[in-house]
Amino acid sequence: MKYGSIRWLVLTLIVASFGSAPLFAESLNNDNRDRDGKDRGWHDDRDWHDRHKHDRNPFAIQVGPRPFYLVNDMDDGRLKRKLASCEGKPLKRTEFSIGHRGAPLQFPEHTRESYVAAARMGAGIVECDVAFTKDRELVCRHAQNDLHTTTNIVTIPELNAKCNQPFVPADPATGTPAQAECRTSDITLAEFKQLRGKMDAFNPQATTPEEYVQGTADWRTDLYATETSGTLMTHKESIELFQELGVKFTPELKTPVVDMPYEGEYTQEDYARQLIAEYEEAGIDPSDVWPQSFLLDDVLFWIKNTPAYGRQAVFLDERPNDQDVSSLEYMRSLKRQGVNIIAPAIWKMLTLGPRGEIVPSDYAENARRAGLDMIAWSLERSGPLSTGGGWYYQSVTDAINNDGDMFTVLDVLARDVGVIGVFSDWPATTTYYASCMLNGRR
Ligand SMILES: [Ca+2]
Ligand SMILES: [Ca+2]
Repeated sequence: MKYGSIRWLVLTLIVASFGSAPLFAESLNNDNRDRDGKDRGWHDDRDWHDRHKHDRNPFAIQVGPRPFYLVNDMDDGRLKRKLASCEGKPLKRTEFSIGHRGAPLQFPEHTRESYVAAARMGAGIVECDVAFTKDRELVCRHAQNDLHTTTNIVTIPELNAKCNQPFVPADPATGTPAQAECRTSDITLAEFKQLRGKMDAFNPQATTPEEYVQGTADWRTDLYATETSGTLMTHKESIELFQELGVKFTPELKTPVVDMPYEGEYTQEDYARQLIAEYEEAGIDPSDVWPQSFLLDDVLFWIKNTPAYGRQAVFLDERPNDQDVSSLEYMRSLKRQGVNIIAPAIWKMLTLGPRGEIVPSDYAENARRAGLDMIAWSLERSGPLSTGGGWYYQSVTDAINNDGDMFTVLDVLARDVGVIGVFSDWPATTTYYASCMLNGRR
């Protein structure tokens, strides 16, 4: 063997032994083969996971320019000076930083590319929202019925034809908007895998399917929604990928839009159990999984039937802050039923203090006093904040007038409310804050 080839082989072996985790199918396949090219099979693959499962930093964490743009945009004060002083300090992966659907500020939600981006930005936990297909396989989608806005399904005639409501063009004469509704349960897993993820949007004025899939907000981008990107994932594939990336898991059981039991036999309980079974089958430590649902019954099902996973099940809450669902008594009743974590929308945990400053709401105080942990959703989902931040900031609108105010909100959530994690559409912002301000946090 020539010196050049030996050097190449040595370099290859060094990279294979110490290099970053394989992020792509090709490199994983190579990793699965001996030097003689023989496939080492599944249980060597498991060995790979065993060797790497405690390696929380398979590649360098990077946050890009955005956190610094936001710090620069902040109103003057101690928090701005402190955050500015952290430029150049080491960044670390933290469970405080949760990738909400991946990194959908720029990458199509719930795609491989979006999840990898979130992990690179230091998210310690990444989310797969879970829905089921016609053949009852679990896939990552934010809703059972959003394929028409999050994928290219309406542009594929044979799959569009299977939609609950295939594409209907807008009628400019009558002002009738375009229509479509495509569900994961309309198609099989094999058909689902033919789709490509795109930015969640649609054009109501569309007269063709190609026009319908447009409409992305101008502060997002279609740059990563191409014919070779937007790789859709099953729930099982997300578990495998997240292990490779060194991130933990927060699957959400999305409430079905079809009647349950589906086809008269697949119950909500079957669905909730199937989600947990996929972690059991993959040999995942339950303490690395935070299953979520907006349905308290799902959370109580996990607490009762899969207690190792129920212990850190997350009850999602988007209801108005009415007394009967925000009082101390209510929070204590959740705790008595075994709920340990509640995840309200950002605005529910905040209100304005006497000087117009952002402070914890009664809801947040009551949850904390009852001993519930809190997780917030979702940062970086509102676009520019110059006009008050919209829905996610509705309780503190008057204190929000520039993008830098996002760090003020995050600081109140982290230090005054005491949330244990924050979902973000661009985890870099949360990772940068946590690396700077929350030393010692996992
Ligand atoms: Ca979710
Ligand atoms: Ca401001």
